[in-house]
Formats: sequence, structure tokens, C-alpha cells
Amino acid sequence: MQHTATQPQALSQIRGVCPHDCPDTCALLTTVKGGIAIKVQGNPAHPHTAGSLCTKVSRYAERTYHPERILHPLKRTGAKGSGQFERVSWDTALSDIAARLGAIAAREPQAILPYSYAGTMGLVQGESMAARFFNKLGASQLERTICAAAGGQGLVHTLGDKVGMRVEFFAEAKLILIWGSNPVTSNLHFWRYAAQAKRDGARLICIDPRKSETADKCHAHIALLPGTDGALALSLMHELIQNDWLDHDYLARHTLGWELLCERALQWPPERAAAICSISPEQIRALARDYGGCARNGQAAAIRMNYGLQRVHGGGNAVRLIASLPALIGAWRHRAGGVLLSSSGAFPVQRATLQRPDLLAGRTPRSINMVTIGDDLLRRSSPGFGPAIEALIVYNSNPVAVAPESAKVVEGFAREDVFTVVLEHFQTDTADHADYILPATTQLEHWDVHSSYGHTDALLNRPAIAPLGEAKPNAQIFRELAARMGFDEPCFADSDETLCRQAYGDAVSFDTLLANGFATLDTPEAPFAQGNFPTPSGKCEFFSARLAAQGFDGLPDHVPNHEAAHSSSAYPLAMISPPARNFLNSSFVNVKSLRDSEGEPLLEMHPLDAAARGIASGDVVRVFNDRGNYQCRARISARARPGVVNGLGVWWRKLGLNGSNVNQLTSQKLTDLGHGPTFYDCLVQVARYAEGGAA
Ligand SMILES: Nc1nc2c(c(=O)[nH]1)N[C@H]1C(S)=C(S)[C@@H](COP(=O)(O)OP(=O)(O)OC[C@H]3O[C@@H](n4cnc5c(=O)[nH]c(N)nc54)[C@H](O)[C@@H]3O)O[C@H]1N2
Ligand SMILES: Nc1nc2c(c(=O)[nH]1)N[C@H]1C(S)=C(S)[C@@H](COP(=O)(O)OP(=O)(O)OC[C@H]3O[C@@H](n4cnc5c(=O)[nH]c(N)nc54)[C@H](O)[C@@H]3O)O[C@H]1N2
Ligand code: SF4
Ligand SMILES: [Mo]
Repeated sequence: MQHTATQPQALSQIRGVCPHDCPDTCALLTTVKGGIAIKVQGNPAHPHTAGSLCTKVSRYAERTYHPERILHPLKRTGAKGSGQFERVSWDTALSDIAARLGAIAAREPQAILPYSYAGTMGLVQGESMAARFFNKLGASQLERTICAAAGGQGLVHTLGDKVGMRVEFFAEAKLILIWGSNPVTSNLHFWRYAAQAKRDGARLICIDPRKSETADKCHAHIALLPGTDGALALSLMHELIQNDWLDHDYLARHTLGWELLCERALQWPPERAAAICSISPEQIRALARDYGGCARNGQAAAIRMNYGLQRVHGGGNAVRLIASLPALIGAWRHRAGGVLLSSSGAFPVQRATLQRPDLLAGRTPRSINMVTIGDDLLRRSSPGFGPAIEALIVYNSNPVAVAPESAKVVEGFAREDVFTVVLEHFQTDTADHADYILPATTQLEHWDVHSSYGHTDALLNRPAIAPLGEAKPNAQIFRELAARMGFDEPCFADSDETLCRQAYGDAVSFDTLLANGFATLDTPEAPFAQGNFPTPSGKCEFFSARLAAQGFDGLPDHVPNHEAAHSSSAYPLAMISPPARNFLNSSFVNVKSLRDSEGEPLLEMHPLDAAARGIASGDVVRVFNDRGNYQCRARISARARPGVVNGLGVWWRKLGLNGSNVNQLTSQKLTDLGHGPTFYDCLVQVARYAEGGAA
């Protein structure tokens, strides 16, 4: 029986969900004694979690009871960004915030910008009451693009939605391409299925510029240059066509635009792609033999893509090309064949009920792209842009650390004339720039409902403990702000539990969620075995009429990086900044046990690149380009390929060596589709750092 959080002294176990931005969406079991969470573990009853959590979240109690948790509202006392605050009451904070926002809204509501992302993936503490609040206000909308926008658009315009293989069937595949993904670090519970397949004889191939922890465990590793995946995919198609390793029946029945794609792919012999990817033509031929061979032998070939490959200029096109591959060989016929990038499209989330776009009442506020917040905070009012941003409300995100081109982001957040409110657990780099910091509850302290982008189970999070200090759930904070602003629609009174019930409406049984903590969606085992793609044509769309109508190339192509390798003599190295194993984006960087495991901000360099610069392992180096200058410690390592350096992310700036992080170097340029970020499309130079500044 499930006990409630309030029962004193009894030992109870409360079912919850990991709130983090991770495809695994694990089911949690929190052991509570005397109102205190003493242990957070994986729920063994949930098949995908199978009782185990990653190292980070097994420290969730340490994070929740962290001595630096913000437990009461804080008001700025020093200069913007100085991080100096005094304690104030909720009443003072909310009255002042409501008055300030009210005054701006009376003139120009679009001068107010909410900024949020996936600090929690919860549907309630994410975009429910907050969205209602900002819709009613008529504030600017935020384009939430910072992670997956290019790949998401690529999928939608090829398969029709963010859907794909069911993750559990990877265990039955005979070939798995792990493409732009490092599951040992960032998709651990998928890795369990891949490891099972490997034990049963499957071949695993990793496609990643970095020799990742996953590449270590695969049979082959293709270390291409960042942003060249489209060229590799086209050349792989070339080989499948030349050798006639195609499923002609599947192509004829279930695809659109094959002749056009075929013509394009035939322009990509392995030699051409190999030169662009900086790999050998034989690696491409071998990959084609593996992929084409599987299909000829009636074996299942699966692809696990992840978002790592789409943080470059051509990320959307690359995802379209890779998502097209299974149709060429008819891999979708098998439940263990096909591709998975995201499963989020399978969830029947009742967004309009949660977010209430009707509260806009006919207004159509402008959208601001979260990726270009650096530039946009510095813009003045103009006819093209609209009003300058005068107020920022940040929740579930740490933009000063995670958004590109930090110099501009910091300058924008330091503007004395932008009124900034940050809802947070900790005094992050962003919170340092707040006028008010409001203490938010963690996942152990509030209700929520979750979907997943790596499996197809909906989950319910019950509070395990009472809120610490004066912390409140995001939804509660927006509920109270709404009341102070005089918003009297009944939807502003919905409780968090009510919001939980609204999230799926009747589409998922709330009783099942209450009883088990999770409910498996009813999705087909082999979703596209008979076609039935959720595209306009019902087919796998190699050619997209929708994209063509928007002025894009209807066919996918290789789109080179904005900052392609070898295109600059001043900045000859390509830098990628993939996730560090013990952090989750910038979350957990302040949890000492995890930070100690990571050590210091690192730059992995190939021995040849290091030797050419007189750099030894452990040296402090200066990484720089025209956007900025960042210091970290060099690690000479075979994980880096020649010409590419890996700056593992995303450190808090103030915990780095010179008060900055990798995003000092990344650019605000956008992807081909979806207006996404191009974090891994970034040229730099590296030099040994000498005391006194010069290198
Ligand atoms: N431990 C941990 N887990 C995480 C995260 C974290 O920060 N830490 N982040 C979470 C988030 S926000 C997300 S979006 C998900 C998915 O997370 P992603 O950010 O997609 O990360 P990974 O799955 O680790 O895959 C990234 C891999 O892609 C590689 N890569 C970089 N550029 C290219 C390229 O151009 N081509 C190819 N083929 N590969 C490239 C990187 O070297 C890296 O090994 O994971 C989540 N899980
Ligand atoms: N250079 C580089 N930059 C990157 C990436 C990269 O690979 N390289 N990855 C990008 C990607 S994929 C992503 S998704 C973004 C992620 O960027 P963000 O979504 O901003 O993720 P985090 O850095 O984890 O910050 C989330 C913050 O939300 C807070 N939080 C958590 N739960 C709650 C809650 O319930 N209420 C409130 N109010 N706050 C909460 C946490 O304390 C944390 O400070 O970063 C991007 N930035
Ligand atoms: S971060 Fe990912 S792997 Fe870790 S507990 Fe959360 S969902 Fe599971
Ligand atoms: Mo992400």
C-alpha cells in the first residue's frame, strides 16, 4: 500500500519519476522516514527502469537536502550579477513582482518574456499554470528550441511525428547503429537493451566524432567530423543502391520520392563522403555491408539516433536522411528494426487543457527564440523586433550557463533595466542575475505527471516529503502570482493534483497511474511494418511537399557546418561540447560528490593536436575564437580525434577556472530546420595558458 508523505516516523516508499531531461524517464522509489527522504532508488516494478538509476539521480536526496538549497524568497541587494541578496517574505516578493509585471503589461505585455526549459520534464511543473499565466498576460512566447528542434523537425517531415521503434525491442536487433548518441552516459536504460542484443550476438556500431564511453563497448567506431552525418548517410544509400541491397516492395508501397532521393544519393560515392567526413571509403563500404546485409538475411537492423548529431547547421537534414534509411532496406518490417530518436509524439498530452491558449483571447504575441537570448536581450525596440525586453521570468532553466555565446547572454542578463525573476533550487549563474529568486520545490516535494522521449510509459510523481523551507512548486508560484494580478478565471484555481489529472484526460487511466506509478501506452510493436506513417501522404516522406511549400529543399541533402572543419586558419579545431556523465546539462554541477567525479572542466585533445601546440595532459589551456576565451584543463586522450576537441559540458560558469564555460565559444547561429542551436558547429584555437595572460 502506498503511504502518504505526511505519516510521521513510519518508513514508507513513495512512487515518483525522475524529472530530468533524459530519455530514460525512470520510475523512482523514495524511502521516507519521519518525513525525511533517506533514499532514492529505481522502481524495480517499472520494466525500463529495472530498479536502477544513474549515479546522478541516486544522489537526488543529496541534491534535495543540499545546504545551498534556496529555501526562502530572496531580493537583490548588490549590482546585477553580483549574487548579493537578502531574505524577504513571500508576500513582499509576490506583491512587488505582480506590481512590476502589471505596470509593464499595462503598456506592453510583449516586453515580458518567460524563459524555461527542461529543468523538470514534468507536464505540471513545466508548462501548465505558467503557460496559463503568460497566455493571460499576453507576454511574448518562447520558442523552446535549445535541444531538439532540428531533429524534431527532421523526424516530423520524414516519419510524420516524433515516433519510432519501441525501445525494448532493440534487445532483439542483430545490428544496432548508435548514431550521435552516447547512451552509456546519457541513455543508460537504452544501453541495457543494446547490451542484451550484444550478448545475443548483435553487432554494434557507434558513429560519433568522439570515442565515447559507448564507442568503447561497440564492435566498430566511425569517428567522423562533426556535422558530416548527412554526407555519410547519403553515401551509405549510394552503396545500398549500387549493391541492390534494397527492399523494392517496401520502397514502392510505403515511401514517397524514392526516385528523387535515389538520384541524389548516386552523387555520393564513398570517396566523396569519406573526404568530407574525414574517414576512409572502406569504413563506409563496411557500414553498408553490415546494414544492407542484415536486411538480405532477414535480420533486424536498428538505429538509435540521439540529439548529439543535430546541434549543427545541417542537423535537420541529417536526421531526415538517417530516418529515411530503414525504409530503404525494409527494416521497419521487423519490430526490432527501424529507428528511434524520440518517442514523445506517442503521448496523448492534453496541451490545450493544460496551457489554455484560449486565454490569449485572439492576441498573437511574438515569439523569441531561446537560443538567441544573448542577442535579443540586447536589442532595442524596433518595428522588426517589437518592444525591447523589460522583464524576464526564468524557471526550469539556467540560460546564463547553457545558452550559446555567453558573453552576450551575460551582458543581457546584467542589464539593470531588465526586471528578472528566477524560480530555482539553487543560486545558479542565472539566479545570480535575478532581482528576485523564488524557491522552487524539487521532485520529491511536488506532484507531477510525465511523458518520455525514450520509452512509451506515462508516469505519475507523488510528493514524498513536504516542501523544504518556504519552497513552493512552480505551479503554485504562478497560481499565487495570477491571484495577485487579479486573474480570476477558474483555471487559475486548479490544484496540482487536478492538473495531473488533466494532463492526459481520459487517454491514460489515472487510476493506473495512482496504483502503479506508470501506465504503458498502447502503441504498435512494429509501427510502420505496413506503412501507416503519420505524414500527410501516409508514407515515409523522402520528399516533403510541406517543406518544399515553405521554400526548403523538399529532398534532404548534406548541409555543411556554418563553421566547417578546415575552413579557418585562425581557428583550425572543431569543438564539440557533449554531456559529461556526472552532470545533467548544468544540473548537479553543484553537487560536490558528482563534481569531484568530474574533477575540473576538461578539454579532450588528440595527441597530435596537443603536441603541435606544446600542450601536455593537465596543462591549463586557453580555448578561444572571436566570441570569447575560455580556460580549462587539457586531457590528451584518444577519445578526441585529430582536428576535433571535446569540451565536456555544461559547467556552472562560476565553478569554472576563469568564471566561464564552453558556451563562451559557441555561436547563436541556427540549424537548417527548427531554428535550433548549433553548439557542436564551432571552430576554436587552443593554446597553453601562461600565467599573466599571454599564451
Ligand atoms: N549524463 C547525462 N545524461 C544526459 C544529459 C547530460 O547532460 N548528462 N543530457 C540530456 C539531454 S538534454 C539530452 S538532449 C539527451 C540526449 O543527449 P545528447 O546531448 O544527444 O547526448 P548524447 O546522447 O550523449 O549524444 C551526444 C553524442 O553525440 C556526439 N556528437 C557530437 N556531434 C556529433 C556529430 O556531428 N555527429 C555525430 N554522429 N555525433 C556527434 C557526441 O560526441 C556525443 O557522444 O541526453 C540527456 N542525458
Ligand atoms: N555547450 C553546450 N550547451 C548546451 C548543451 C550542450 O550539449 N553543449 N546542451 C543543450 C541542451 S540539449 C539542453 S536540453 C539545454 C538544457 O538547458 P536547461 O534546461 O537550462 O538545463 P539545466 O542546465 O539542467 O538547468 C535546469 C535548471 O532548472 C532547475 N530546476 C529543476 N527542477 C526545477 C523545478 O521544478 N522548478 C524550478 N523552478 N527549477 C527547476 C535546476 O535547478 C537547473 O538549474 O542546454 C543546452 N546547452
Ligand atoms: S537522469 Fe536519466 S538515467 Fe538518471 S535517473 Fe533520471 S531518467 Fe534515469
Ligand atoms: Mo537536451
